[in-house]
Amino acid sequence: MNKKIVTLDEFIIKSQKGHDDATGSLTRLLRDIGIASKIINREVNKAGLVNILGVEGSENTTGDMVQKLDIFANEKIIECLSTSGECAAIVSEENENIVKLPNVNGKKAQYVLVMDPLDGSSNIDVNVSVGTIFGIYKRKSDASGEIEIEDCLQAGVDLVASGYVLYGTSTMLVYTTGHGVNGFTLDPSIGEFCLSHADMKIPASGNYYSVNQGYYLKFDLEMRRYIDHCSDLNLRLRYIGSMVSDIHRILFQGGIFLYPNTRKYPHGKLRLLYECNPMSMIVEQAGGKAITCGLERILAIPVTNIHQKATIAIGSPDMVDEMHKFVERYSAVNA
Ligand code: AHM
Ligand code: MG
Repeated sequence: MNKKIVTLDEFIIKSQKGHDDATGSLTRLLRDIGIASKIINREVNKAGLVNILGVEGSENTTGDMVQKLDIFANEKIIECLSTSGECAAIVSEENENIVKLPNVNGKKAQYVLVMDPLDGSSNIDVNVSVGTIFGIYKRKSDASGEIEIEDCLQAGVDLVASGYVLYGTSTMLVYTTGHGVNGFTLDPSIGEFCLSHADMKIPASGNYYSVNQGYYLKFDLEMRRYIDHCSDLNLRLRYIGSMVSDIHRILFQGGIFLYPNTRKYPHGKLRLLYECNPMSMIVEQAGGKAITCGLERILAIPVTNIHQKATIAIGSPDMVDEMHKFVERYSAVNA
């Protein structure tokens, strides 16, 4: 007998019943993100065609301006979230400043979305997987007033929901509202994200480590010693250059992803608010850990700038603990 299909919409609505303060706003916001993801997926899947038909900034055969895919993704998510009126503002990797959304029918928007619309941009033109990362905060300021910067500068522990979409061999949406992690796979034949991985849990340890080995000589001593240790254990190095893809693998098979500081990126390359925090909430909800290379818990770091960067070590709890011990041992040595 065929297993009953549970679509993302059904799951979100059913889960809402578990939230006594649920007014349906978060439900509508999550559904808007699901819609935007399907539209982005359609464009990502024909990106190669777009490049054949015209390069970014040129006019294509229908006279439309060809857009870079991350700009397209950014605009599409902003457009989709502007319709329901549930989101007051968006912080995006693609926008220097906070994007304030128009008021819809006098509705008092309760939420702020932080996002990287298309992460792994170096992979876009070479048909290697990319992803969308998003996090949702509840406004701190009065919903009838203007959005304030404090609404956007909230630590990861205050996230109401986080998720990512992976545009890979199949398109998956993985999200959490703080009550476990669930994965949905897009079924193109019905245009629905369907529950495929319920209550995801990260293995305590794994055989993979993920770091840009090209920067090895630029890492601090303690990170080089830990990476040497991973190599001594014959762990397999897998680095796709897309944080979503690299961490997705680790969520399923166990392992650790590292983006340490280098001379080029003294505070790390990845952005705290809309890359590290949402991915850390998901991994922690799945039983994993996420710390900086300075050993602070990612989700506890105060956010003082919307594009603030952080170093990160994220993945299986036993492996993050072991990396923690290496950093303590070797940074003491070179202190
Ligand atoms: P992006 O948001 O501009 O794509 O940059 C973030 C990406 C991450 O997805 C990935 O983990 C990292 O940059 C790869 O950086 P590098 O090429 O320095 O290893
Ligand atoms: Mg990014």
